[in-house]
Amino acid sequence: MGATLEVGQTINIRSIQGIFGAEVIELDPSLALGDADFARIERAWFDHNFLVFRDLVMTPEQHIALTRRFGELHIMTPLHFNLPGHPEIMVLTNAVEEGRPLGLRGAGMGWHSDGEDKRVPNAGSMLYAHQIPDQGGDTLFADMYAAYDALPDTTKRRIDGRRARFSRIDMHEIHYPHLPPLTEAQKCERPDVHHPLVRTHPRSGRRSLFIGRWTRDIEGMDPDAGFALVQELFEHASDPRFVYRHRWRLHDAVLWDNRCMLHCATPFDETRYQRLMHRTTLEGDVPV
Ligand SMILES: O=C(O)CCC(=O)C(=O)O
Ligand SMILES: [Fe+2]
Repeated sequence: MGATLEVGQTINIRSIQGIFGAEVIELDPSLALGDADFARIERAWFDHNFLVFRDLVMTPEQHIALTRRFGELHIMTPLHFNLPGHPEIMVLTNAVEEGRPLGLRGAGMGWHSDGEDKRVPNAGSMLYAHQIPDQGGDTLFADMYAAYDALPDTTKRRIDGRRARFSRIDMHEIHYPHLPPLTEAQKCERPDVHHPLVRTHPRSGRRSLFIGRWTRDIEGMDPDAGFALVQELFEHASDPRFVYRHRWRLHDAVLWDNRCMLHCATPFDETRYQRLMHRTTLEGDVPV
């Protein structure tokens, strides 16, 4: 019986902004990724929070297969923003065909991590650039390990062991003033959840600040005082020293870790440009 051969890859990994982010170059998605190479890439992901794969020309099948190496895939709902025939891929775009949107438009504005408002938020997401504007449409990423480490001890003591309330119901009007209010059925689908404000990453063992755009207030605190503290934490978390701006190049794929960072989409001139991104999403774990 012949042994299975793994074709060797020559993969270059280099850091981007201090230890925040690493670039993976020369990965060939048509070649099998050997276990040793994958282990290096996965280690870099945990060490650097996010990976930027450059010049990764890949089909939807290859995008799905690459993401699957990092864990179980999550199928996003509602299903109608997913790629026909490939429900593992969510389409983010302003493109319209015969009056029909080809994906979700205007997604990801405001600092957040994917699935933060669910009981089990998503571990990671891999966003892949199929079409990008000449200007704008950057994505911002913020390092929540560094943000937690840099908090004054008095603030750490105020938040350690506390849980925040994430509420689509209360925050919907604030984030989506242009949309109709949530229906009772939508409210039932997205009940409030509580997550620890400081979470420990299951793989790196490091502590990070866990807040996002659906965070409303803090359990066991007066709602106004909790809201004010959340705003204060946001101001701190989005300080430029923790932020990296990703200026997309065609065929970049960014894999970020929702458990230790925030991200935020930025606008572009939608009258002039089309932007088309495919996203795969990883199942996660209950924050602890
Ligand atoms: O399109 C972007 O820049 C980011 C969108 C986003 O938040 C996401 O894909 O999770
Ligand atoms: Fe997002």
